[in-house]
Amino acid sequence: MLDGRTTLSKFLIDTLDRRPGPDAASGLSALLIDVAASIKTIAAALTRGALGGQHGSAQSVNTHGEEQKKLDLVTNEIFLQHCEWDGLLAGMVSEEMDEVYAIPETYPRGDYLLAFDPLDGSSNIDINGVVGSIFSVLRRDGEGDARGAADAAAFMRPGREQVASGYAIYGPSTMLVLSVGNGTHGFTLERDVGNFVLTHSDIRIPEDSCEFAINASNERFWEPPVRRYVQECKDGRTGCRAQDFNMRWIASMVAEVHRILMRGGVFMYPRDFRTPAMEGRLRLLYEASPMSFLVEQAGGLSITGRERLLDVQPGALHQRVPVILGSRHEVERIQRYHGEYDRGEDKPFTSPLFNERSLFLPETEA
Ligand code: AFP
Repeated sequence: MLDGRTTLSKFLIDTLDRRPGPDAASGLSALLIDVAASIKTIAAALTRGALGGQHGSAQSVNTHGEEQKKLDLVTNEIFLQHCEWDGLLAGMVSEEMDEVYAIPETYPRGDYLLAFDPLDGSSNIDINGVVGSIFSVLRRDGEGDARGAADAAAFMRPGREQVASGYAIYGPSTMLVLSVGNGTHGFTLERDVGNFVLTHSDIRIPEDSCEFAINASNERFWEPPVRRYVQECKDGRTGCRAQDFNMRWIASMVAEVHRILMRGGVFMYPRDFRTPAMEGRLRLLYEASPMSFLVEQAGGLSITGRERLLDVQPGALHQRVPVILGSRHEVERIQRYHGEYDRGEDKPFTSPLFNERSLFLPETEA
C-alpha cells in the first residue's frame, strides 16, 4: 500500500501469491508484471506519436492478409522481449505472428501460455485515436513434456480455461484492466512514477443499457436476428423497445469493451456473410476469448449469437469468431432472437424483408 493506494504488484501478490492451498498460482503474478512492463513500454512508444518515427505501414501483411503497421511489429517485439526470458512461459502466440513463438533455448521454460494482440485497433494510430493491447494466459495442461516447447495444439483450449486475461487501453490515460478469475479490476498508469495503481476495483457492467456498438456499414451482411435487434434499437421510443438508443463505433475492440465495462452497453461483431464460413471478424484467441473472460468476470455476457463464447473450442491459432458481448439483459435478448430465428418463431417481429428467408441471400466477398 502506497499512501493508501494499491499497486498492481501488491494486488497480484495479495490475490495470487498469498492464495492458500493448491490454488496458489505459482509464477502467474510475475508473468503479469512482465506483461505490465510491456504495456508501459508500448504506452511510452505511443506517446511519442509521429515524433517516434514509427507511424505508417510496415509494407507487410499478417497471416489474416491485413496490412501490418510499423507499430504492429514494434509492439509485438516489445511483448516478446519482455516475456520470453522469465522462465514462466512455454510459448507465445500473437495476431502478428504466423506460428507459435518458441522460447529461445537460452531461457528456461515454464507452465504458462501467452496469447496477445499487441496493438488492437491499429487503424486508429494514424489519426491519434484510441488503441489497446489484449492478452490471455492459459496454464499448460499436464500432458506431454511439461518443459518442452509448446506447439499450436497446446493453445487449443476454450476460453473458460484462461487463468488470466486483460487489456491495456492507451487513451488520455493508460489503463490496465485485468482478471485473474476473481472479478475484473482496472489500474491506471501513474506515468511519472511508472506504477499501475488500482483505481477501478471489481468493475460491474450494468445489466441494462441503451447503447450499442456495431459497424453499421456491414448491415447487408448480417443475419436477421442481428438486423432485428439493431432495427428495434434504431426505432427508439416509437418502436417496440419504447426507449431511445445511442450508437457508437470506435473501430477498436479495446475502446468498445472499456466503455461497456465503465457504463454498460453492447458490442457486436456478428456472423458475417462476407466470409464463407460466416465466422465474423474478430480473432478467438487474441481478442474474443480474453475480452469475454473480462466481461463475464464483470457480470456481463459474451456469446457468438448462439453459444457462450468461452465454451468455443478453438480449432486453429488464428480462428475468427462472431462476438456479441456486454450488458446481460441485452445480450440475453439477442441470444433469444437467434433462437427464435433458428426455430422459425420470429415472423411476427421481423420486417417483411426478413420474413422472406429466400430474399435474404448471402452475399460473398467480391
Ligand atoms: P486490428 O487488431 O487489426 O487493429 O483490428 C481491430 C479490430 O479487430 C477490432 O478491434 C475492431 O472492433 C475491428 O477490428 C474494427 O473493424 P472495422 O471497423 O474495420 O469493421
